[in-house]
Parts: sequence; C-alpha cells; structure tokens
Amino acid sequence: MISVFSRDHRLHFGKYELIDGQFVTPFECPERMDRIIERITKVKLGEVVEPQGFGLDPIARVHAQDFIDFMRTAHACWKKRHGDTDALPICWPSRTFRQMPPMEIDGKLSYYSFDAGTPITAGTWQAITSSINVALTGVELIQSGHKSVFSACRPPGHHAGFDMYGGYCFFNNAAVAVQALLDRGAKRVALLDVDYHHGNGSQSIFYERADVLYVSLHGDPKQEFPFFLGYANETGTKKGEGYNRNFPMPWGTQWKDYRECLDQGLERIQDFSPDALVISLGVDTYEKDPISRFKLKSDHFFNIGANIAKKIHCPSLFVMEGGYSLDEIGINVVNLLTGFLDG
Ligand code: Q9C
Ligand code: ZN
Repeated sequence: MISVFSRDHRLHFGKYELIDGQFVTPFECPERMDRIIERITKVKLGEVVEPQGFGLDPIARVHAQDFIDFMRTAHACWKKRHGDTDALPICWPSRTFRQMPPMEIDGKLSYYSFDAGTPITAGTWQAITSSINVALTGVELIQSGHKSVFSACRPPGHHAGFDMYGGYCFFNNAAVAVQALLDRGAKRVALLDVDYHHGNGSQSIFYERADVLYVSLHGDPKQEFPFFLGYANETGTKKGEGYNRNFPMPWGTQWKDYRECLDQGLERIQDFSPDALVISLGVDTYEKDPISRFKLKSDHFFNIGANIAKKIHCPSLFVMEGGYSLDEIGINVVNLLTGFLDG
C-alpha cells in the first residue's frame, strides 16, 4: 500500500494539555508519527510519498472561512499578548452565553475550541495545512487508480467541526478528503471511524447529508470524551436522516463485542454502496492505550482491516487519527493496513 507523509507534522508540538487535573506533555506528540513511519519502512508496506499542495479552497468546503482565518493568525496574535507559549483557551460559551467570537485572542480561542487539551503553537498552522495536503494527496492517488492509500495525517482531525477545534484536532482531514472525493465526481462516500473516540466533528459536518454515510465505533459518550455527542440515537437529520450510525461501547470492551458492532457497521456501509470509503484510523482502542479503555490486542487490528476488506469493495483511503501507546502504535496501524491488504 502506498503511504503519504510529510515531516511538517513535527512543527506542531504543544508543551501542555489539561488532563486529569494537571498540565502534562501532550499525548498527541510528534513521536507517534515517527513510530508509524518507522514500522511502515521496516515491514516494507510500500512506497512513502510526499504530499502535493492544494491551497485552502478544499478546506473551505468543510470549515467556516472565519475559523480558517482564526487558525492562520491565532498564534501570532497570542504571541503579541503573551509571548511564544502554547495558546490555550480559558473559558467556553456554554449554556446561556452569547455565541459570537469576541475581539481579543483569549476570547477567540475560547469561542472556537471545546477543550483545553489542544494547544496552538508557532508551527501549528503549517502542520495542519500539511496534514490536509497529506489527506488530499491520498484522494489524488485514489483517483489515479490506487485501490487503497494510507494518509499519515498528523495532527489528527475527526473532532474538528465546521468552526470548532479540540480533542487534538484542528482541521478535519477525513472530512476534507470525503468532500474532495465528492467534488471530484464520487456520488456517495462512506466514512468509517474506528478511532476510540467519537468523531463529533465528522458527524456534525455531514449530519444533514445523504451523500455521506458516517459510521462510528467508540467509547460510550456517557463515560468518555467528547461526552456530548456519539449516542446511538443520533441517526442524522433532514435529508441526512438514516445516514449517521453510532456504535457506543462501554469501558472494557473486548474484541468479541467490538467485532459484532464492526460487522453491523460494515453491513450498513454495504447497503449504502459507496463509490469510495474513507477510514478514520485510530488505534487508541488498543488495550495499553494510556488515555483509553477498550481492550483490543495487537492481532485484532489485522482482523479489523481484514473484515473491512472482505465486506467493502471500493477504493479505500485510510486517514490517521488517534493512538497514543508509542511502543505499539506503529505495529497496530500497520497490522490494520496489512490485514486489509490480505483480507
Ligand atoms: N481523560 C483523538 O484521539 N482528552 N483525540 C481526553 C480523557 C482528549 C483524543 C481526556 C482526547 C482526544 C484524535
Ligand atoms: Zn481517539
């Protein structure tokens, strides 16, 4: 399988995220991607190519223009006020507050974000635009005839919505890829999200649409981040009614139960008969993931890949999302991709 990768991901490296009542070095760190690429090279999965540039227009197909402008200028504005530290929000426009972006950078960070785990740094803009280019180069390769492609996106994207960032995500790489596939002629695209966390951004972006089917397997939001989206009764609305499918699962979920949900999700995708499949590929479902609570073992990632390949026969773009166990992230990602190729 061909992979797309850019070293620019290293330019995003926050110093702090707020977790369990403390500021700690972010789990979402550059070493994650280094480990993945090391493993791809070691097992000779296939060629690794650099991304092309696509500009900002494909991002504006999914994200608000004011949000894109905010992202481009956020750290420079922050630096003027506070110096070259991580830009982090301090409060949120919760219930009963006005929903509008204020003038000052501190207020803007609060308005556009939904958590304090997603620092904006001096290199974040370059890293997130590069991550989008990695996804879009994947689209280009799919359209030039590759049956499957791995886009080694970092930072990840599935928590990012129309005008909202958080959960380590800024721009929604998978959603931008889905929209690009549609803009280039696909009639229906399925987005399968196997990251441990619900992809609230991806769900919201496509919630009213019937040309994109979103299927997600994740930790139950009544227990797990992002807490406020991802329930089974969220099925889409208006034209999109029936085109959103959530499989929330409890802490401690093992392969046997996970597999049943995966099969159901894949059956729904089969019925949809998509022209292309995008997979939001997170491996934070792994038993030793430091921030997650599912119990999948490394071998089970082969099975996930193989089950996808057995049931869905259309061009497939894998877009990297989460996974935080540094020692096994490369193994688990490559197991899933290899399982897909062998399946
Ligand atoms: N105690 C992705 O996997 N922090 N984002 C959770 C749990 C945020 C994960 C805190 C986790 C975001 C792409
Ligand atoms: Zn995740």
